[in-house]
Amino acid sequence: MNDLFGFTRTVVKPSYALLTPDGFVGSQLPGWRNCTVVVNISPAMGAQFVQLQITFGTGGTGAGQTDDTELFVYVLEGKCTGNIGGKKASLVAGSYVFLPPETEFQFDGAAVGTKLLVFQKPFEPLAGAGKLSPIIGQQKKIPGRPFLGNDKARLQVLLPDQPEFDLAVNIFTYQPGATLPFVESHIMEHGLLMLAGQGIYRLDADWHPVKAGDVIWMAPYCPQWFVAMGDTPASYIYYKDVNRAPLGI
Ligand code: UGY
Ligand code: MN
Repeated sequence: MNDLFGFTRTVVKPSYALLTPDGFVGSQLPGWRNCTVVVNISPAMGAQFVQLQITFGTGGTGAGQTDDTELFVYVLEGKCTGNIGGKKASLVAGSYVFLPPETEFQFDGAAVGTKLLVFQKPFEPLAGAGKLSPIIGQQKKIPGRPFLGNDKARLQVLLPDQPEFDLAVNIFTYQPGATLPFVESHIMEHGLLMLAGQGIYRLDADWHPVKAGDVIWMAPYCPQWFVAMGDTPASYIYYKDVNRAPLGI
């Protein structure tokens, strides 16, 4: 809730959206029992992927099948058990799982309030490549490497950087004052959740103060830049489509 009636930092435009938690509206989705789902980003706003936040209530469970999509699930808070294509995993804050197409899944045993961040994308197979396998990982085991030589802006790459993957999910951590080195404008789309700290995000020709909890969608070619501000590091997790030629060559 905002203190000031009729005010929000949320903006939704054709080339980007900034969505702040005061405007989030929960819904129920099939397969997710006793869970509240906020659909932050979806094709309804022009995106080509989906970004969800799912909060488990008492006895909450999630079960389904990825079909021809792929899912990336990151535990924001709490703990639960994941059953991913027959593999069991204990998941805690910072754990993540990648579910390739045609994978059955179940999340249960969740502490009340456990919160998942989910990215879902239609999978674009690579000709000649084998089937992708599920991945279970931990953010703390992934090294944070300096981004383009800047050790004050570090990037953790959570999925293998290999051509058979058509998505990337990374975590960027900036020391106060560190920036993206230039205003990027690229064909890849982003879905982003601020995990900690605050800063200023340039989106298209606008500059927005942002902080932990905010969600951002950036359409292809949306000019983008970030500077971390304040006394503590800022970090965000983000999705990106990668490794596929627009017209297939
Ligand atoms: O991977 C990226 O495109 C990243 N540098 N973009 C961003 O943080 N807005
Ligand atoms: Mn980018």
